[in-house]
Amino acid sequence: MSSAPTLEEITSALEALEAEAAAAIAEAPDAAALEQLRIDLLGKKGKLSGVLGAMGKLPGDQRPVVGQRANVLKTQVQSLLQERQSALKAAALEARIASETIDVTLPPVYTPAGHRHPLLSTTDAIVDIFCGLGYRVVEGPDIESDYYNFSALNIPEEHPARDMQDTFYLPGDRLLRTHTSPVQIRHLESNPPPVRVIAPGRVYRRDAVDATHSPVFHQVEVLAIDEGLDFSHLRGTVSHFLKAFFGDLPVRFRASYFPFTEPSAEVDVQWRGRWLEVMGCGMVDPAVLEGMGLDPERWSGFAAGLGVERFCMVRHGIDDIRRLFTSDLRFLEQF
Ligand code: 2NL
Repeated sequence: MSSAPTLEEITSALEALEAEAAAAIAEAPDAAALEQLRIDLLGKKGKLSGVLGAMGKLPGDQRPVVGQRANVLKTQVQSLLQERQSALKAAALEARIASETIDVTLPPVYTPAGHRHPLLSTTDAIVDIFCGLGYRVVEGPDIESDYYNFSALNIPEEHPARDMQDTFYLPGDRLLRTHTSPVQIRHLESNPPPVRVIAPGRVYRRDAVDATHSPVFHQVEVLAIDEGLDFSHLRGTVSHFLKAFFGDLPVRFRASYFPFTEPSAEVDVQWRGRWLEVMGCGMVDPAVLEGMGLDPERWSGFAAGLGVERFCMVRHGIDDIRRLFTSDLRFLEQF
């Protein structure tokens, strides 16, 4: 049986424990390891308790010496644990800051500012001129009925424009509008004359794609209905518009035919020595007015329609309509 430990033995055990604890704490990799160390060193079944177990066998006057020494050790170990925990926390924060660093002095990733498509800016330029004459912009659905797209415009059942070849028909009595006239018809239903409206928008026709045709294109139509309007108002309005858009070019009106106007005319401008057909127009056919419940003896009106692509191509010298629809930035960035 071994004899009870002496004061010197317990004291040196405490010293050894303190050195061992300091080394282990300094090595602890994280908070969980520190907590485990705290339990192993200072816990009820920990190493300090083990050493102090022997204290009971010391003479009474030596016990307070060991007790004091043990308290010093306990305080020392607790503050080492605390320091190590703070150091680990600080290191974790440092690492996180280092990994999440944003260098605000780096040059930004270049995002080029976009700009409007030339078809939209052309539409705007056209609309602006008519707004200056007191016209209001009206819009309507791309999907239309046979009535608004054809019948209300005096386009007869057998008219070739209604052919499957010319119109995209949808299930039911639905179709993709072939012009923006139905927008104006809808406007007339709820707005009594006098009326001055401009209807810009996308329209659809079953055309094969080539340098001058696209199955989706853009139109602007204008409509004025009032008392006493005649062909001179039409001519004056269209001439003013063309001058504002193209500059002071020669303009000519040629007799033509549309089911919805009578008389009707095509309008040409002389551009770089050649006559270019740019729009169609006419006095609103009395049958269209009557269909709207308007008395043709009292009301008269004129209308005109144009293709935005044509205006855009002439204005910018573009040779192929497909350039406007293929989204090639090398082309579009020129405008
Ligand atoms: C063209 C010709 C035109 C109209 C459109 C119209 C609208 C109503 C009543 C009467 Cl509500 N007419 N629109 C009139 C004449 C010509 O467009 O060449 N467009 C591209």
